[in-house]
Amino acid sequence: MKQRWDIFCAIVDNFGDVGFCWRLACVLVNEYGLEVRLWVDDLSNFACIAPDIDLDAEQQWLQGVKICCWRQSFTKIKPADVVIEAFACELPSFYIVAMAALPRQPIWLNLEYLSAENWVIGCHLLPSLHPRLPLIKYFFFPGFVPGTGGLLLEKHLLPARSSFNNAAQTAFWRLHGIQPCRMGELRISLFCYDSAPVHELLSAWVVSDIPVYVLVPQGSVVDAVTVFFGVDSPPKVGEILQSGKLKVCFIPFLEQNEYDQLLWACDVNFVRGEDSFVRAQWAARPFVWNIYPQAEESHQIKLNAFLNLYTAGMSPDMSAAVFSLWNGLNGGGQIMNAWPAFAAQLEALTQYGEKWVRQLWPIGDLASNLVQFSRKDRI
Ligand code: TRH
Repeated sequence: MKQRWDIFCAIVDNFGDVGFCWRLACVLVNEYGLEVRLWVDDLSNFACIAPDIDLDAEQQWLQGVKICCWRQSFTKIKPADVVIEAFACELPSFYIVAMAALPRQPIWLNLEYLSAENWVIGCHLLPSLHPRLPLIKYFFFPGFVPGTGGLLLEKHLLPARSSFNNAAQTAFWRLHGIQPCRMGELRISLFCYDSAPVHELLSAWVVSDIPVYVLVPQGSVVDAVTVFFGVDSPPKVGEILQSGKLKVCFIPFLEQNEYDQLLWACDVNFVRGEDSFVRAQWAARPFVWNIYPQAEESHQIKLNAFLNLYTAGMSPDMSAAVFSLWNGLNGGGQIMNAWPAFAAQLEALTQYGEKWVRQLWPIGDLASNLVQFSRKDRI
């Protein structure tokens, strides 16, 4: 019989929580033949990344995953063999009691947020005993180094990226009504938070040495770009605004696999949050991370932890350029000076991207690490 998994996802905001859980559910079904139910508390948000979602259905099947609407009044169901609460969301109390009542208690995992901080290795897979019930919850930490749970990586992703050649790129641009790349032009995808210093970034590109063609998906910084160009109403999809060396093209919010292709097709990717940040690393193109802003600037610690790890194998010039632009994008410095220094390192950064993928790869991907853990004897 197939092992059954339940993944619970409470959407805090935006698309990252559900974006990650959806990918994970698909990998578990497609690559491990598992039976997966994905519980999501906000289908409308989910529908942005998976447009085939039926917003009115309590339960529905999509790509082999059973998607269940997670309502406040949680109905009685039999818990699965492996239960994942994503990003410390709280399981329904009925469900926890039902897990304890089973003759064999499920493997219960709290799948945590991604961080490059050192303490993660010490906490990965730590057990926590339930105060009253005969249940153990394990903390599973994604990460970038051995001793962590790794990163989500579908088996087909890197081969698909390798075969995404010039002809495939051209077809991709055509499909989305986007002008193919011109010789000597720099193509950039821009997916950032509204708090990012978009004005400074665009100003730096207006006076760039080479033409810069920026693609802005809906749901990103459309308002800030509109203000920059001083146009009255937010531009429609397909519209292009231009100033100096800069052209900005507004594109739709793409389906997840098409977003991957966008990352592969661009020369530089500005990404944010957690999931697009990881996808940009697999894309192996120079990228800049707009970290999810947290209270009391605690995200700065996370940002620096990743920067230290990511730049460790870089030359001093390359590392300085990355630190300076990444800090600038996250509110800690001047973009105007940081951009030209970063642009000067693009070739080296493109090569480094492949090296970085080779460094991440041996850690094992997150889904296989999860599956292995679910099959192991535990305390
Ligand atoms: O959308 P995000 O900001 O999401 C999250 C959430 O805010 C979450 O609460 C927070 O904890 C986390 O950030 C750190 O950024 P993220 O994580 O990159 O998720 C975006 C998802 O949307 C990702 O799965 C890629 C996908 N996407 C598309 O499918 N098409 C697109 O066109 C774009 C721009 C993104």
